[in-house]
This record gives sequence, C-alpha cells and structure tokens, in this order.
Amino acid sequence: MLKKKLKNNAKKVDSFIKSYLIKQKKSQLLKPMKYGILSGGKKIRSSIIMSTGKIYKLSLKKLLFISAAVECIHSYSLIHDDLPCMDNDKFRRGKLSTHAKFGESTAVLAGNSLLTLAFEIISDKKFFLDNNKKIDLIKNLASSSGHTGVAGGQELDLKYEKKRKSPKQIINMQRKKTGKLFEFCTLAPLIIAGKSNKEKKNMSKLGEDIGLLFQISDDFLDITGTKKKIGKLIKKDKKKGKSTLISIMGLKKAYKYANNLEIKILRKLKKHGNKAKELSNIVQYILKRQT
Ligand code: GRG
Repeated sequence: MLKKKLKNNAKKVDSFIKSYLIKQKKSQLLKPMKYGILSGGKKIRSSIIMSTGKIYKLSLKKLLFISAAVECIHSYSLIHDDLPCMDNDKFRRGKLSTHAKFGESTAVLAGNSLLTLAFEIISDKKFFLDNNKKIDLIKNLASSSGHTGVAGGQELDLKYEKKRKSPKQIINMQRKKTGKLFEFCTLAPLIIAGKSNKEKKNMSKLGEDIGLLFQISDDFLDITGTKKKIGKLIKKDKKKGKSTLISIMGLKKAYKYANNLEIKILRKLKKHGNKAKELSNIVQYILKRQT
C-alpha cells in the first residue's frame, strides 16, 4: 500500500520535471541531466514533502515545485558523489552512473545544471506564491545544500575515511550530508503555509532526524542489501574505510540507536494526529526498506 503510494508520488514528480524540461531551450546537457534525475530513484524526499504538506492541507501543485527542486539537488549530489574524485562508483539506480555513461566533465556539468535548475524552478513565475516566501525557500534550500549542509557533510564524510571517529562526529556528519536536505523537505511546506517560527523549528528538527534515520538505513543496506535490489554495488563502505555508526558500534548497537530514533520521531509526529499518518508510515518504512 505505502510502496504503491511512494511509486505514485515518484511518477507525479517525474512527469512534472519532464514537462518542465520540455518547455526549456534544448542543450547538449539535457540528456545526461534527464539520465541523472529521471531514470530511477525512489523520490522519497518528494513523498516526505507531500506527506508533510498533507498535515497543513497544501495543494499538490505547490508541493510539486518544491519536490522537483529537491530532487534536482539530490540527483546532482548523487552524480557528483559517484565521480572518481569522490566515491568513484560505476553503478547507480541499477545502471551506469552518469560519469560512467557520459564521461566525467559532462557529469560535472549535468550535476551543476541540476543544481541551478532547482533554483530556477522555485523562482519560476508559474509557481504562484508570495515572493517573500519564495526567497525564504531559496535561502533555506541553498543553506541545506551548501557548506553548512550536504556539501559540508560530504567533505567530512570523505575526510573521515580510514579514520577512527566518535559516534558524535559521525552523527554530526550524517546530519549534514543527508539530514539537511530532509530538513528542508519538512520545513518547506510550513514556509508555504506561513506557519510560526516555533512550528518551523520543530518540523525542521524532525526532518533532520528523519534524514539521519534514512542515512543509517542506507548504511545497513550497504551490508545487508543486494546489488539487484538497491541498484548499486554493496559492501563498499568497509572497502573504502567509511566511518559509519555500524563501523564503530557494530550492527546490533547501530540498529538499537536507529530504532530509538524512529520511536522518538514517531512520538513527535503523534501530536499532529491522523493528518500525520502518511508521514508516520514513511518513517516506519525507512528501517524496513530493502531498496
Ligand atoms: C552540494 C547537494 C550538493 C552536492 C555536492 C557530492 C555531494 C556534494 C554530496 C553527496 C551527498 C550524498 C551522496 C549523500 C547520501 C544521501 C543518500 C542516503 C543517498 C541515497 O538516497 P536515495 O536512497 O537514492 O533516496 P535514490 O536513488 O532512491 O534517489
């Protein structure tokens, strides 16, 4: 049931992005950009935006603009993450990674173009929203992605390879690398709905926690998953000497940590009653997922 819902949401975002790109002028980079963003991917961040939007009764149309922008940033980060100078992965989403298919320089430029496309989408005139709210969205998406967010987290992730790090350091790195974009996903609907700073702060924290939970589950999948199901090579973290909670605590303790985090998130969501049911279901799916 939930899996069907997630697939359906992914389809909606994919068709939004497709029709957005069709209206743009053509370029040589369009093909690798589409390859990076449209062929595969769960689009779970979009489902989080949509289910958070349900708590605040927001229209799907507005949420699609935000979802498309977030998926552009996410796909850009994956394209660059797979590059030889970073994680050097040849496979992603069950196919060749973008640089393996199109070459390194094209993958860098396609990634850069998805990054800028994200901000083009939010600032689009057809996204009917008060300009101050748009500026707030742009500012928050930029800070979630840059040196205080995903990029900063990625730098730490690479620097921590083959080094013994404390749980606190790893959690801080993962909160940035993965948590910050999830934070934006649960914050953006409240910016659109014009909610108070206090409510925004609470939902931001919840999103960051969901992102951390998602990253830990990603680390589990690297050990327990199959190449066929997750669409990329497995057991890479150990080979690369990646610092993860699993590498320093062991599977059992890391699972306990993740399980407690899930309970904490669900307890907070309970306060929103039935309106948060879908978001709670997604949170409960994260640790159980096999893809
Ligand atoms: C500044 C945004 C930005 C990027 C440049 C390369 C880089 C810096 C960051 C990489 C960050 C990264 C790879 C984080 C991992 C997040 C993660 C758990 C990815 C897997 O996400 P899924 O499972 O992937 O949602 P699909 O394929 O389903 O979309």
